[in-house]
Amino acid sequence: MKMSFRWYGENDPVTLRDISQIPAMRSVVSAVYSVPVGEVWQPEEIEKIKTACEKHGLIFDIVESVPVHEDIKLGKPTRDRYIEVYCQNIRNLSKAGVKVICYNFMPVFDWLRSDLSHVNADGSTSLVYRDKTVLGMDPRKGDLSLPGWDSSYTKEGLDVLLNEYKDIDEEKLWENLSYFLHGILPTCEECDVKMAIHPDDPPWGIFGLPRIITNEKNLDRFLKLYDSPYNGLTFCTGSLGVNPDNDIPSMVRKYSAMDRIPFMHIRNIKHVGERDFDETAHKTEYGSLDIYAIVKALVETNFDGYIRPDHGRMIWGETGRPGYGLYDRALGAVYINGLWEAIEKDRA
Ligand code: DNO
Repeated sequence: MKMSFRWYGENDPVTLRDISQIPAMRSVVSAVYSVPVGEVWQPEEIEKIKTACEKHGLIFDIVESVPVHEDIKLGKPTRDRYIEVYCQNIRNLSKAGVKVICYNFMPVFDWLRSDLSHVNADGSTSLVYRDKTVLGMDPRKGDLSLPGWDSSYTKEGLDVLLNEYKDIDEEKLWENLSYFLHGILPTCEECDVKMAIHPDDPPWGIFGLPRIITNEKNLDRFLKLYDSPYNGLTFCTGSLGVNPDNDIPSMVRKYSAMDRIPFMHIRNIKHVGERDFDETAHKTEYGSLDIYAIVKALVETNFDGYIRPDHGRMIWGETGRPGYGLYDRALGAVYINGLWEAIEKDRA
């Protein structure tokens, strides 16, 4: 496996030097953040990230994310133009050595939480989700915005977009996803770049918008839409794990054995009520997911893709991007590496 760490570029309070000092860190997960969705990432911009990483002994070979333009998700006639741009981005990234691209197919909004700094008993803070709070939110009123979201929408733009989704139900979204995959995957195969779709977070519809990358049945359906190792998953344990019906270690074992997981996001969450959860420290005992069983499933299926420790809490007084501080994610990486070594040696 290849251990990796997400970096938000030059404006990230976490520096490449910090990342390079985490034991056994190999790859940097990043993106060109200055270009609007649906435009080409220029080779010079990609090269800048690559060179900056190399200066610190790190490799930039995995991208999160190349966002998918809403016209593609909506199936509008303009989608072909945006798919062509997407293919150009794949070609440009491949020339710089990128091997995996993470993306998602969630309409309008990316990940959602009701509180970004919930104070825990030990004084650390976590991202949490309370369904009742979310049901009371109205994105049209502009009363919510999250770090992962595209903040370029005006209130009017958002209204128009949400109205366009009125005609898009789950089946229509599946059709549009399939069209997208068939448009880009031949280029991925040619360029040797694997696509890794991120599950919907949380894995249920929000604000009346459909979400489909949510459970085992749907992941099976997704992988069959285009049956190739280049059409894979970003298996995010925390996103899928908040639905207790998803048996995470068994799903990891299955899809890893099928060679359909180019990228793992590993984090723990604790179910605190129906559709309510807290993000916790990575170690198994703090959450509802068995991280040991997840890593064991990876080792035993000879997983050789990328892993990144996903969201951490804010600890030791750190401030910064919610979920993306240095300290707790670094502890997560070290914990995962420890499990990996123990399980691998036990097996030998
Ligand atoms: C949240 C992240 C997501 C992810 C996108 C992939 O912390 O895991 O924002 O990057 O969904 O496109």
